[in-house]
Amino acid sequence: MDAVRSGLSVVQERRVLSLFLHSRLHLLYKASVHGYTGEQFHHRCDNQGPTLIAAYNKAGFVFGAYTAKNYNQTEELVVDAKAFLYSMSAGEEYLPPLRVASIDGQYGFFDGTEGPDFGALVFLQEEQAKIASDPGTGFNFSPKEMHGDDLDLTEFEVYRVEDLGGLLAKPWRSVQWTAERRQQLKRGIQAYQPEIDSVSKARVLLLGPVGAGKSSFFNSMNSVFRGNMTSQAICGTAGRSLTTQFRTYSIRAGKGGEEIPLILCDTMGLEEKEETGLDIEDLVNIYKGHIQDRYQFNSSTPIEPDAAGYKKKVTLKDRIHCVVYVFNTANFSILPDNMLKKIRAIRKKTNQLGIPQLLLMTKVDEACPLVAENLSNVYRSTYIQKKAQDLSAAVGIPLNCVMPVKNYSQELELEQNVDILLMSAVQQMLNYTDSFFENQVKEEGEEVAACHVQRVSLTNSLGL
Ligand SMILES: Nc1nc2c(ncn2[C@@H]2O[C@H](COP(=O)(O)OP(=O)(O)OP(=O)(O)O)[C@@H](O)[C@H]2O)c(=O)[nH]1
Ligand SMILES: [Mg+2]
Repeated sequence: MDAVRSGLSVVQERRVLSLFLHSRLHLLYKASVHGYTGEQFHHRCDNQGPTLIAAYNKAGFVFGAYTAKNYNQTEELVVDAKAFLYSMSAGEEYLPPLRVASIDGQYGFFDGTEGPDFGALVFLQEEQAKIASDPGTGFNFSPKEMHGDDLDLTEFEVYRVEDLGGLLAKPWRSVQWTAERRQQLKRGIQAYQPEIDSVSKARVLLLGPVGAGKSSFFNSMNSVFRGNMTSQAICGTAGRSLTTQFRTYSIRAGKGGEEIPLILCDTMGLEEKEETGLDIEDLVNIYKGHIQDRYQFNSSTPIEPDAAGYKKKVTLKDRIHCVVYVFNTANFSILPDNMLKKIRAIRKKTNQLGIPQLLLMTKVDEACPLVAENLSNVYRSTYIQKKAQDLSAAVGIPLNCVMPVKNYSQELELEQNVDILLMSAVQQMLNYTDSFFENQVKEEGEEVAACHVQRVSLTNSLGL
C-alpha cells in the first residue's frame, strides 16, 4: 500500500492543488503498478466521488481531467458543470496550470467501460499507455499547450480529490499551546508513579500497520525528553515492516539523566495477509510479558515456551499495561478489509485481557496542509476531525481515546507544539495505564474477598 507512490513532485502537487480550495489528493490508481487497462481503472476508481487524472508524457507534461461526478460504467454521457481539463509543462513551476472548462459549461465525460473518455481527451486509448486527442469534442485546447503533441504516456494516475473543509471556528478539543503547558506535561510525565508498588514504569505497546509511525513515535518521545533529535529506533519506508524485533525502549530525561517512568514497546508492523507481519499468538505472549527485548519475530512460527527469548517467570511489571494502535491518518481510508479484520480480532483479545487501549493518528501534517502549515490547527481542521471520527468508528475505539500526533520526521530542532501534542498523547497513555492498575487492585481485592468467603463457608461447614 505504501509502496504505491504518487508520481507528482511536491511542486507539481502544489500546482495541481491550486486548482481547488482546501483539498488534498489521495492516490487511487497508478497504471504502471496496477496495469494500463480500463478494467483496472474502473476497479479502483468507480464510485470514488471527485477525481483527478494525472497523465505524464516524455515531453514533460502532466495533464489530465477533473470530474466531480462518479465513474460508474453507465454507458451514458455524464453532465458535469465542474469538470475541466488541465495541463502543466516542465519549466513553468511558478505558473498556475492551464485550466480548460468545457465548451458548453456542461460537458463531463462518457461513462463507458474503458479508460476515462472526456471527449477531447480519451485516456488509456486501446488499453494502452496512450491518449486520443480531439480538441473541439466537449473541450477546446491547443494540443501543443495541452500535451506538447505527445500522445504516448509514461505514467497514468487517478487521485481522489478530498475536500479538507477548511477550519472549524471552535476547536473540538482545547489545547494550550504555551511553553508553560509544555513544561507542565513534561513534569507530569516524569513524576508519574504507577498505583501498584511492585511496578515502577508503565509498559505501553505500540501496534499498527507497517509504516504507520510506531518507531518514529518512540524516537520523537525520546527526542522530547533528551532535548535534541534522536533516532535510536530504525524507521523509514519499505513495503514490509522495517521493525522485525520486539523492542522495549526506556527514555531518559536529558543525556545520562534519569529514566522516565515509561517503557515504550515497539513491534513489527501488522500486515494484511494471514501469514505475514505480527502474529496474534506472539502478541498474546507480549501482552503477558513472556517476550524479551530484541526477540526476532518469525511470522510463520510463533514463539514456543522453550525458545530463547521466552521469559517463563513473569510478574505484573512485565505485562503490557496499555495498548496503543498507531495509524497513518492520511492513508487509513484505504486500509484493506483484511487489515481491519485483523485489528478487530486483536481488539477482541485485548479486551478479554482487560488492557486499556488508545488510538494514535500519526502524520497529521501529511494528511492536512492546514495542519502542516500550523500544527495548532490540528483540532480545528475539519478533515482531521472527520478522520478521527472515521478511525474511531472503524476500529471501535471511542473518540475520546483518539489522539492525533505529528512525529518528528525531518526536523533538526524540537518544536513546542509538536512536543505538546506528543506529550498529551503520552499523558493519556499514563491515565489509561492507571485504569489497568486500578482493575488489577480491584481483581486482587475480589480474589482476596472470594478467598475470605470460601474460608468462612468452609469454617461454617466444618461447624467451627
Ligand atoms: N511527515 C510525517 N512523517 C512521519 C510521521 N511519523 C512517521 N513518519 C515517517 O513515516 C515513515 C515510517 O515511519 P516508521 O516509524 O518507520 O513506521 P513504523 O510503524 O515503525 O513501521 P514498521 O516498523 O515498518 O512497521 C518514516 O519515513 C517516518 O519518518 C509523522 O507524524 N509525520
Ligand atoms: Mg518500526
